[in-house]
Amino acid sequence: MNRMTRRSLLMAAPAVAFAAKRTSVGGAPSPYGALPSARQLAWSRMESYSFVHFSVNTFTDKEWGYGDEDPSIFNPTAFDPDQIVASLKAGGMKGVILTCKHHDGFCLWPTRTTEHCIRNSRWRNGKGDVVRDLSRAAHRHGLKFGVYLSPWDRSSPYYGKPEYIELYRQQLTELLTRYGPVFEVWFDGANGGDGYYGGAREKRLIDKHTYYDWPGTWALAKKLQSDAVIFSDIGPDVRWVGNEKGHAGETCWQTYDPVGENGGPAAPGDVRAKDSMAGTRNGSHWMPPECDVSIRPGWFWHEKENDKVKTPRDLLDLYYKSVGRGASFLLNVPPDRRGLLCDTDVASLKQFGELVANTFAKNLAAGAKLEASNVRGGNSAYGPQNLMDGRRDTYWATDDAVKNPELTLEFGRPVSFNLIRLCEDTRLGQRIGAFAIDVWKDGDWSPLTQGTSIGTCRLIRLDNAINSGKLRLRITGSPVCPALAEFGLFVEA
Ligand code: FUL
Repeated sequence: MNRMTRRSLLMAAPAVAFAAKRTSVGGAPSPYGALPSARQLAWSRMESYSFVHFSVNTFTDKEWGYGDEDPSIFNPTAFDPDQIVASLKAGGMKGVILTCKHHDGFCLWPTRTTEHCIRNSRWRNGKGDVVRDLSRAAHRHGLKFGVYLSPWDRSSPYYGKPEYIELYRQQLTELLTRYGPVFEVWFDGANGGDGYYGGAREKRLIDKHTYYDWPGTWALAKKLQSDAVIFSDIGPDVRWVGNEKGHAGETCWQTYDPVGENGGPAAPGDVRAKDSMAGTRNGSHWMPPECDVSIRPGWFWHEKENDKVKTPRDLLDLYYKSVGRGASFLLNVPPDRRGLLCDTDVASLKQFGELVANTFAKNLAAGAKLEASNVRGGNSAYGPQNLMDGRRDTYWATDDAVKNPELTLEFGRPVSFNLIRLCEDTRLGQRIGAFAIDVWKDGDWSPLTQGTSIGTCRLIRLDNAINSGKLRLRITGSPVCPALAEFGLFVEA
């Protein structure tokens, strides 16, 4: 097989729309740069969703099973998908992605492709199906369902051979055709190494650029679930953020042109991860980041980590560093050997959900008197009142020639806040490159904060609460007229 270039890998991605170089007078601004697809837009509105890592590892106390585990050991004593999903929902999670198969190769559904699956477990005499039960519970509770299917399979005798790709695609086909709508397909970059491999017990390394024929697998996923976003180190829809701590970069662009670790072509498992946190300003692919992190030190449940669960405030901090930087927050919460989420995890989720809901319940900027230095065509359809309507698809825009406008907000009385939210209407691309906010103090403007990327959402947490009756927002860097959808002031609960 020819070595695939980064270009050929990425060209297989969905078409990217580029801004037409034209000036529109009076009408909506022309879109700028790479643009999101409808499924990427829908995904970005979810903000927070969960990972559920559950497998033989839950029973062996491991993070990466070798692949020689006896399927019979998978036997949760009180599996309750409703408890899992309801707890995630209380944490504000809008979806759940299940490790249908982790690196150990054990399939949580009765697959036709291998005997290394739930059919040969003791659980429900081999008649159970965790994928079915969790996907149904998710849909019952109004959460979306997503699948993780590890490309690396340390159990399969075929791993490393061409036959495995066929088997992997059959597994993917089963998952994407049997369990209803899927919102995200998660392709892990961790690939190849020691394993059981049907008894061979050896090291198998694969060429990350060619072995999987990723464009072919992505096309299959798209064919079977056209609304699902595809995640990997290099997208094509959603990119890995480059770390497993739950942080996007302080500057974080929605667009990205990934390169490999050594500066060559990129592939899943070969990406210069430090670049993934920031993305690429004016990059040619709309590929926003997802921040995956576990509520515990490990991805799977381990008894010894029961007292190491992140607190609601820890989770809130991660929310600011992911959602608040234009990424999504993928929080892993692993079930224990009963097949339930533990009380500590459940309590932390619930309080985190309440903190977020209470913090953003009221936009203190609503009701302010707004004065914009320019409104597009003098048309109120593009006026600054759109910033306060809670909608991401109405926006304040200026004339094409006005790239650095200002907006003054007057409250008529002092308002106290310690959190600022800005959102662009990303349907028109990522336009704004820099902004500043000033506060009126002792008869003059005083700089309060400044930043770079906005995109889907930018949250600015202030060290101290500000008490002021007048604020000013300045767009200080934008190659085109801005299209800002939301401006909010909040008090952290
Ligand atoms: C990694 C895997 O190796 C971990 O076990 C975990 O599944 C994490 C989400 O992705 O690459």
